[in-house]
Amino acid sequence: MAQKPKVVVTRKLPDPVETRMRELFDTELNPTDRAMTPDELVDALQRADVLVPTVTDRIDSRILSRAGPNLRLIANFGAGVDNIDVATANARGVTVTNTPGVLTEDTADMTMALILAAARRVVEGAQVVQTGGFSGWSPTWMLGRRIAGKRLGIIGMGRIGQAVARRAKAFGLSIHYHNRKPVSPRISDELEATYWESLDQMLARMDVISINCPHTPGTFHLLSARRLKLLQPHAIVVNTARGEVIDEPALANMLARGEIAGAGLDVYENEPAINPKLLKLPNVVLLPHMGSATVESRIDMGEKVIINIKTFMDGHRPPDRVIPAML
Ligand code: 8YV
Repeated sequence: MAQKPKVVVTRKLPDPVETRMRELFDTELNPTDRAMTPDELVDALQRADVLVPTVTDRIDSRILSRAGPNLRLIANFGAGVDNIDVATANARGVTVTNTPGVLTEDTADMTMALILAAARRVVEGAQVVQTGGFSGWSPTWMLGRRIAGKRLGIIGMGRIGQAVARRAKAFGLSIHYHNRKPVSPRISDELEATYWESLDQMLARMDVISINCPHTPGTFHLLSARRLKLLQPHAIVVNTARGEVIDEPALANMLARGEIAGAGLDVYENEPAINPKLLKLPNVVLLPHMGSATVESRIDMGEKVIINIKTFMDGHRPPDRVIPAML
């Protein structure tokens, strides 16, 4: 290509990714890592051929309507694209790509960490020690619940859901799942997984629930107040997907009233805000959206972004093009 495309990156990315981007493109970086305001995002969309946003940039139809004529690609640094109005972008001739696959294993690890932490009171125990409260072993103190032999219900059996299932099976959990359609017999046999067409019926029978589906208009508040009430009182809910999939105030109320046993949350409905009720509860483990936060994942995500931009600019179909019908 004669002229390098103007690529505007909204947040600080890992150094090797930024170095490579500067070699390949006319790249504008954000060394401060401060998230852009909506007006700054509009400015960026006006001068860019390619925008590289993250989950913290909300690219809605209002912002897209003010994009410049050169904008042709939004190469999201992240798998979830609920921050972008993909249909409006496409209607304006702007392609959207994401970074699936490379954060699967790390997000699945974090899901298991939250299942274990919530069931075995890992954070509570660590806090006791760190605050000098460990005065010796007791047969009846800090008792959690065993996870082996329990039923795990996975909502969303895509790449990450399946990676969670493989891990959970090794920990002795039986695998159940709700998905738009059943997985292939090969995968189902490997995981010894039971498909529940009815989410309501699955919820009522599980010990642990893990959310692993994307946030779309169809999954917003999938775990509504009504559905949360179907859970058994000893159930634990874990979410490493998107906060919007759960009615967060309803979940917080049920946890506070002891109507379910615990939760492990990495994501929230209005990040970075967290329902204040959740912060006060002993039976929740709260993490700051760090499911894919490994050096390896973030570098691989950057490499995917680069491949998507390069392929697109070379006139080919980028490998991770997001098709609205898939959402
Ligand atoms: C990313 C994520 O950190 O990829 C996703 O969908 O939720 C996270 O793993 C974030 O999206 C980066 O934009």
